[in-house]
Amino acid sequence: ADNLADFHGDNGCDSCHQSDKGPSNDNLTFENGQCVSCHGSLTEVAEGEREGIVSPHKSHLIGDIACTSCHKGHEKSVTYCDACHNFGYEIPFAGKWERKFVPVDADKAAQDKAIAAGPRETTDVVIIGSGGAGLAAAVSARDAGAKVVVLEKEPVPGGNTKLAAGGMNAAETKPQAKLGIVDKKQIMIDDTMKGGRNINNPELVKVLANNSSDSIDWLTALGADMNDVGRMGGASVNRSHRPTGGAGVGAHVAQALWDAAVAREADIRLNSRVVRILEDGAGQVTGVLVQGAYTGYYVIKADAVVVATGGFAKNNDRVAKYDAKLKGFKATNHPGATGDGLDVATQAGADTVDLEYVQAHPTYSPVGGVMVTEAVRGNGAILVNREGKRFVNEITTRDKASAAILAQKGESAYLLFDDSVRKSLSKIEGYVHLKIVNEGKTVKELADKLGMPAAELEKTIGTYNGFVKSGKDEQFERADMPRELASAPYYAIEVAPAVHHTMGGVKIDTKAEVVSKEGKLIKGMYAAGEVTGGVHGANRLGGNAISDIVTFGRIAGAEAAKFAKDN
Ligand code: FAD
Ligand code: MEZ
Repeated sequence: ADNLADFHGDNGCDSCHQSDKGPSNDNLTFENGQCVSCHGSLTEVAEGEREGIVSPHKSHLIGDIACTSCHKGHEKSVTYCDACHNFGYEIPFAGKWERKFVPVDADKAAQDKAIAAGPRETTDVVIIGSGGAGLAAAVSARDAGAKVVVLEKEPVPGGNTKLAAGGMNAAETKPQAKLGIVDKKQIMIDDTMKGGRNINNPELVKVLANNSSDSIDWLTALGADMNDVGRMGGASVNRSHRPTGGAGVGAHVAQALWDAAVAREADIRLNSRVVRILEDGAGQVTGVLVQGAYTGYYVIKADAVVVATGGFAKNNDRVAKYDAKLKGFKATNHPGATGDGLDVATQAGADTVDLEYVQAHPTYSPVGGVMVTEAVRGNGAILVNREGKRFVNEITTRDKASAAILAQKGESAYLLFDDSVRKSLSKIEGYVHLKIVNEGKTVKELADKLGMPAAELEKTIGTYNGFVKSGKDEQFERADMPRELASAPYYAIEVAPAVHHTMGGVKIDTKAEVVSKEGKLIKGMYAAGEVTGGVHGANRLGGNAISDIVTFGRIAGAEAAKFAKDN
């Protein structure tokens, strides 16, 4: 046997499939149930694994991950984790992870035939994408009484949202008040505009900031814990909310939204790529054409469509078209961040803004294939170069921090922190687990490990600790220095910039309605999250994307449901 189907072949096709008509649906619900009935649930499989390995069955992915996300029946199996990391897992009948971008209109003849065949089903609202924006829209549309179908092209839900780490920005919140943090929505507006080099759409920024504390309350009511508050680059106040203890915000928020959408019986379909948004020729959407990975092309008729397909940072050809400097760069994103949602929206008439602005995140670990959250710097880490010297205000905006790192020898730097920073942020344990953290009992031991001049590094840390004491960074004017780096052991992670966020996208108004190239609203088409442009201007501030997707996702879902009811 050279694949799982052949291997199980002696038991007959019905050991995996419900009938001889082929796969049960695009989620492979029946087939995955069969895997579980023999091999146990994901949790049971994880329990049987060796201690000390990074378990592929116990991950940051949300929902109940389908076995078939990695273990394929009739083709080579793949390790989905290899899209970002490289753990070298040995799985039965494995092939190599690879992904080629296939344009949405690749198979036009078959697509036209499916459209000519007419709709297979009807719903009120179709949501494209199961990241935070899509799931928030699903929850709010269901709460407004709409029948909802969520379509996700990947085998796992959650998009980039499940990877988000450092926090969600919000001003004038209850967690801030509890911690005695004084903030104003207007300061969040000012910070966001300044960070975005003032080209943001100010009306969208007002919606972002003015609804941000409501969005924290809304998530809290759905069961999320947003009680830890730290600082991200470009913010003048601590306003980045995350779970108590400093766990990653994205997996937590995505799980809360997923649970809420499932509890509200939203119909969520994985392996289901939307390749066309259908419209009536008079400026109103009529539904979508779906490419089911197992069931083929089919049409869903819908009154309203919410485009929540995320950005395109993982599509380096598209990134390089807008910013040639980023050609060949790694990306921090999940594999589905290719931008085909942009293609379906623009083919249906949507206008775009600010596509040329693509952001690199300064601290990506090339060894681990993982972004190291800005919260590590926010909680006190510094950046040093190979000479053991600081070279930038660590909590400046990302564009400036990334440029400064690329100007250092080796085009990378070390993120350096002590045990008190480690203890302040549980997310760091994940990096230790991934074995990307160098450790020294003393600064000298760490410097020796890194091949860095120890005396210089000791001097750098001593000088920095002096700035923390005096409250003034005389070298780089870092405004917030929450703690001295004085508790052994000391740690360092090698970091370099990687493509992280695409600021531009579909043009929307304050109700998340999509604007056409002619400047009119496209009736029934809404968009939210990273697929849109205008909120973040030329440069997004850390923590503002989760705020964006929850707020505009909620608005898009509610508005789409209202439109469906009225039409
Ligand atoms: P996504 O969450 O990416 O979801 C879009 C979904 O749509 C994906 O699942 C995708 O597969 C699907 N899709 C795409 N095209 C189609 C199609 N044609 N048909 C069907 N489905 C489709 N921001 C913060 O504010 N704070 C943070 O701490 C933070 N940390 C981050 C850490 C990392 C590593 C990364 C990568 C990003 C981080 N961000 C953070 C940014 C933030 O996570 C994203 O901008 C945000 O989650 C995007 O949400 P979204 O719902 O718009 O898109
Ligand atoms: O907003 C982000 O992208 C963010 C805060 C990322 C991170 O460093 O955690």
